[in-house]
Amino acid sequence: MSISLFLGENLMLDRISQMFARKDKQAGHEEEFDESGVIPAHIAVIMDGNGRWAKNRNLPRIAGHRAGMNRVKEIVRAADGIGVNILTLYAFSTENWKRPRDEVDFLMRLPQEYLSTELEELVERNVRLRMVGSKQELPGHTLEALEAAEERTSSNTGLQLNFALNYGGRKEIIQAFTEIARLVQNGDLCPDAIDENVIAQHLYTGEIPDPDLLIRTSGEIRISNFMLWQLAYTEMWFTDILWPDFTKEHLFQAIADYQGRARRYGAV
Ligand code: V07
Repeated sequence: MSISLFLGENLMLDRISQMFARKDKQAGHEEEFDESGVIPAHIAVIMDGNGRWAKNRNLPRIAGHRAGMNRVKEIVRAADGIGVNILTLYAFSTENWKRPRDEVDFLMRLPQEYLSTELEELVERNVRLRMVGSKQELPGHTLEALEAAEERTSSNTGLQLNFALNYGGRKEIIQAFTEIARLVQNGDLCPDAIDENVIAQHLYTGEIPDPDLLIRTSGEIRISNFMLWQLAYTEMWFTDILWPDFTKEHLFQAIADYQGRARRYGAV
């Protein structure tokens, strides 16, 4: 009862903020995306800059990660509110294990922390949550929370929310090679039958369509081993904004720019 009341308020706030966004556009305050135009069906985000955000404030790095997690909540609501089909968020790379032990331990508790406050709302919103990445090295407590959330939302048909966790693009490709080689060795697959589809199906992303738009925050202009195969045709949007400062207005700006590019291609 109180949960659905709370959700109702959030959904209402989404609608109200969209009304204001439209007002701003009419008043010419900011560029807004076209709600009747193409919304990128799959948006992927490299959420970079949490450490730098904390450093700028003389705070410990973990404070940046927590602020970053709160932004995840806002961006998930905003993406759902405007009808994005798939949102993939890069939360932890295979390289991130090299960070100090305390920081890694803190990061590995964030999924539980997030789910403890958000899972009910995700269920109410009909969101399907999935993890992409290697489950093998994850601590048991993290994996349990993730799998419970995957299971709980597995039949939901709304926004597909993917968290890339312990994800590395080359590791993903190696793992796909190994699986495919084993199929060939066992006589279950003919080498000539290996095409884009076969390879895509053996990646962590399986049947999930490729991203239409990649957003990377914090000023780095590279892919850093994220979705190497899947980003082949993806539009990229880079910003100097640090992830804990990234608001839904920045998301809308990225979508507006994406729509501008789509219109220009359409013109030629
Ligand atoms: C993490 C916060 C966002 C900025 C980037 C790094 C830190 C949300 C999650 C999460 C993951 C799985 C899930 C629910 C939430 C998360 C990690 C780090 C490891 F099912 N944010 N966030 N996981 N950061």
